Amino acid sequence: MSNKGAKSLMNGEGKIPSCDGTEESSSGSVAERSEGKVGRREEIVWRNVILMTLLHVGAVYSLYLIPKAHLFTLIWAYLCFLVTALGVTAGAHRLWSHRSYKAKLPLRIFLALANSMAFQNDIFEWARDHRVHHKYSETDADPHNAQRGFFFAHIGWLFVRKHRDVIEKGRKLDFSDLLDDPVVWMQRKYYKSSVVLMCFVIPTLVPWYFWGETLWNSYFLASILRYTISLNVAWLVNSAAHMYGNRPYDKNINPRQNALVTIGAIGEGFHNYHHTFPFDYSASELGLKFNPTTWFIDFMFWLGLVTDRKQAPMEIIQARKERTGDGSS
Ligand code: ST9
Ligand code: ZN
Ligand code: ZN
Repeated sequence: MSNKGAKSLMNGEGKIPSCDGTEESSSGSVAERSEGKVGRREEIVWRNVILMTLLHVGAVYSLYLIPKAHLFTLIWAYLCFLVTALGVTAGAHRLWSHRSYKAKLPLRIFLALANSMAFQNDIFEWARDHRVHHKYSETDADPHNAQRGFFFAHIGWLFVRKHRDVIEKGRKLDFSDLLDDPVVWMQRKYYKSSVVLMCFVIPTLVPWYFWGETLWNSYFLASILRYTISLNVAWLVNSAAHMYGNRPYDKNINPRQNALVTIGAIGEGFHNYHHTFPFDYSASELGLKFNPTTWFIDFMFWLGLVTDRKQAPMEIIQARKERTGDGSS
C-alpha cells in the first residue's frame, strides 16, 4: 500500500489535512474555530441526535420482542455482543490505541472485522480520539471531557462539533503507526460496507437462515439491541468510570475503578489503573480479576497469535499505590 494512499485516507476527501491547519474541512476550518466562534464549536449535529434517538427507541422496542424470540437468537445476540466488545477492547483499545501487545495478521483481521461489528467509528478515528483522551484527559482537548458532565462524556460529545482544542492538540500527536498497519488502512477504506455487513447483515441473517427466526426479531435483537447496549457500555467507561469509584493508583486523576463498568465492558472498568499504566495489556492489575479481554488475549498468546504483552512490574505498581493512591485496594 502506498503512503500516498494512506495519507489521502487519513485526511478524507473535503476534510482538514492533518499537516495543514489552515485548509477547510467539511465542518469548517481550524482557523475559523480558533477565532473564538464559541457558537461554532457548540453547534449541535442534529443528524446524530436524530439517529441516536431512533436507535434508542428501536432498542427499547426490541425488549418487547425478547419473550417472542427463539432462545438461540438471544444466545446469538449475546455472542455478537462479545465479538463486538472484543473488537473495541482487545482491538481498537489495547492493540491499536495503546500498542500494549502485538498481534499476528489473522488476529488483526478478526479484530478489525469485530470492530466493524461495533460501529464505533473506524479503528483509526477511534484510536486517534482515544490517544487524545489519554493525553489531555479532563480538559477541552479531551473529546469526551468528563468535566462537562455525565451526559456530555457519555453521549453528548457525539451530538456537537468537537472543541477546537481536540483537533489542534490532536494534530500534534503522531498517528502514522496506525495507518502503517494495512489492516487499519483497509478497514478505514471499506468502513461503510464492512459496517453494513458485520453490524447489521450477518447478525440478522444467521438466526433467520439457521433456525428459522423471523428477520424482524433477529434484526431488532442481534443488531439494534446488541449495538445499542454495546455503545452504552463503551460510553460508560467515559462517563461512569470517570466519575464513580475508588482511586487506588492515583487519587489526583479522575478515572476510577468501577466494578459495574468492568462487568459490562468485559474488563475495561479498572480505569484508574488504566490511566496510570496505559501501556499494560491487561488494563488492570493481574491476579484474580474479572477481565475477559485479558483472558482472550492470553488465549491468543497460547495459540501463537499474540506476542510482546506489556505489563507494569508489581513493585512499580505497589510503589505508585503508596505514593499517589487513595489507600483503597
Ligand atoms: C462511538 C465511539 O460511539 C465510542 C467511543 C468510546 C470510547 C470508550 C473508551 C473507553 C476505553 C476503552 C474501553 C472500551 C470498552 C468497550 C466495551 C464495548 C462493549 N485528533 O470528527 P470530525 C480532525 S461512535 C486530531 O468530523 P467534527 C481530522 O482532520 C458511534 N485531529 O469533527 C478530522 O477529519 P478526518 C457512531 C482530529 O466536525 C476533522 O478534524 N458514530 C481529531 O467536530 C473533522 O473531524 C457516530 O455517531 C483528533 N482527535 O464532528 C459518529 N478529531 O476524520 C459520530 C478530529 O477526516 N461522530 N480531527 O481525518 C461525528 O459525527 C463527528 O465526529 C462529530 C464531531 C459530530 C462528533
Ligand atoms: Zn485507553
Ligand atoms: Zn478514560
